[in-house]
Amino acid sequence: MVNRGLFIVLEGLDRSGKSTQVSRLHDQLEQDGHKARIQKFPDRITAIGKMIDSYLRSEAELDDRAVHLLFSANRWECCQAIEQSLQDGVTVIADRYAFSGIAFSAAKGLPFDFCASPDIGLPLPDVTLYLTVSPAAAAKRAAYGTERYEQVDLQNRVREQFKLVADKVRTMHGPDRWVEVDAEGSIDQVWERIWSQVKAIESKKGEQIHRLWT
Ligand code: NYM
Ligand code: MG
Repeated sequence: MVNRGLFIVLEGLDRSGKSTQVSRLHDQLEQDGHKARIQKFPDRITAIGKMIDSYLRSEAELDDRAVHLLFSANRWECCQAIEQSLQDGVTVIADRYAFSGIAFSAAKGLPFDFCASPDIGLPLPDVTLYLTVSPAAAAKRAAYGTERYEQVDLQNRVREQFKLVADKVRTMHGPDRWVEVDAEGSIDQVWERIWSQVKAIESKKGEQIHRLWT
């Protein structure tokens, strides 16, 4: 029997360097002879993903709760493929997941528990690496783009909500499921921190996949 793949999530604010590190992790795993694939959330390719994409680019207006549920539905429509990959021994690296779902929608003012509930039962990541940047360091990075949510005041509220998300993960699933990674410094420095965390969870390949928020 092949060992299952690992389910690794990278989370963080916009401009925290997630996508750069996600592709680096993917390349390193493949170079080491592991099978790996990237799953980006939102997955803008699906029919639901296209609705989310036009909302984020302000081409469509949607009720806050409705778009929250679309983000969640977008995860549910990908969840069978994720589980299949894991069973096939493929490590899945997700660029955002349900935690962004809560943090961004709660930052807009939706109740925290409402935000968490539609994702109950999704596959639980083996680890979530939360990339932290101070507000001052974030301000020095490349300017935000033109997408919805890419504004300093909202990002500060998102950061506060991520703290509550971290508490919920640690309380419900154990402290080792949510790891903060200092994302300040060079790409290489951040990468070394990420890689050491990934090497630390190798043993999880023998464990069964748990369910989020259960
Ligand atoms: N976002 C992402 C949400 O509001 N809810 C979610 O469930 C997810 C997965 O989408 N600003 C937000 C966070 C981002 C935006 O993501 C697009 P990205 O990684 O910048 O393409
Ligand atoms: Mg973004």
